[in-house]
Amino acid sequence: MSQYAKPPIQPFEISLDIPTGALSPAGPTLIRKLSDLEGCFENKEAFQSEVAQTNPIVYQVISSLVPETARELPQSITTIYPGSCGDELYMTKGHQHPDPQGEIYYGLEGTGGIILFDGKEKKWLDISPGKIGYIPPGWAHRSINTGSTPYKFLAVYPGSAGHDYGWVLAKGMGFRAFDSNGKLVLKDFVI
Ligand code: M6P
Ligand code: ZN
Repeated sequence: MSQYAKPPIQPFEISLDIPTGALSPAGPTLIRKLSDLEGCFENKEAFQSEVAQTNPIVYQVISSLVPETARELPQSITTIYPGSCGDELYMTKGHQHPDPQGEIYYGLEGTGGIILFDGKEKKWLDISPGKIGYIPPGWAHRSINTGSTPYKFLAVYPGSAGHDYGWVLAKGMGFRAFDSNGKLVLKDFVI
């Protein structure tokens, strides 16, 4: 598997193939199966049963060569596959930045959204191709595929922001996103 480049990094071009989400040159690829999202879905029985049966891939993240280190600006392409577990739409694990810094997402393909939660307030941003979602410092964020095709977006974030997954497991995410006969339904997240 490719690794991040070591600073100092020279200016360079990156090619993005939107249909596959591939970057060239590319850094590491992360694949998250349903079993990697332990504690994320509300319906624990549906989760355990689907993990035991097919344990599907829920999303993948292809990173560029730019490393997650201070002063660098890493980028990644996330593809969330269409689907749901107990009617709760496929999503990323969701995280808070331990070093509170902002991030931008840019929609490339498919339809989705971002749930944002700062511990008190909650927001939903619709993302589709050509749309930019801004994640301000201090807002935990989780992406959702709301459609029937893969949802892809570009993320650009400060290299020292970090990923705190425990914050979301402890404090929740504000909303949960469900499929109801092809329609998105947001419900309050109950801890
Ligand atoms: C985006 C960025 C990445 C993140 C990825 C998956 O690409 O925000 O930093 O890792 O989404 O999200 P998560 O880390 O919550 O699984
Ligand atoms: Zn982030």
